[in-house]
Amino acid sequence: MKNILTYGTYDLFHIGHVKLFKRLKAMGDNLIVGVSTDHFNKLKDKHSIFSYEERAGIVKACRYVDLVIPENNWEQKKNDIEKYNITTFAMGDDWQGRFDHLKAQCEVIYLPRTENISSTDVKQNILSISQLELDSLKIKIDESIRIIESLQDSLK
Ligand code: C2G
Repeated sequence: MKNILTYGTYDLFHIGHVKLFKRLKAMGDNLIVGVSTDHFNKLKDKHSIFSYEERAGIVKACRYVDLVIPENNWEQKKNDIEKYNITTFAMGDDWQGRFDHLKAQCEVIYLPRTENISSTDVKQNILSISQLELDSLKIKIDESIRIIESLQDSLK
């Protein structure tokens, strides 16, 4: 049995995460995913929109994922590799080389990230849409004020 292991925050779950899991699942029999807890996110200086429970639940619902475990710290990877009899540890290539020390225990690979999508991009897009909506609302409010003022003038 080939067991594959990867870790991440997986906030605002998107196609980049799905494509990673799909590629990893195709490499073996079981895909085990460590989802960063809210506490560990703080250590990574990452601020998630969704809680650990929500992020883990979404990852668990992904058809390519067989088991979800909590990622509490940087150090647990070595134990997880032993505990789950991992054949291959994999990350996106934004982590290129960062986990080569695990090569003593299992295969370590880094896969190309899916381009033009990230949780940060999604957040930025939502923020910019909200800003556009706020701007258009402000224009409408200003227009309404002008109408009210002109009505008031006409009543004098
Ligand atoms: N990813 C990807 N393509 C994207 C975005 C992300 O392949 N467009 C991959 C990343 O390379 C990573 C995984 O999806 O392997 C999860 O990414 P994040 O949720 O951003 O997780 P990260 O903050 O990188 O945490 O101990 C490892 C850390 O927990 C990884």
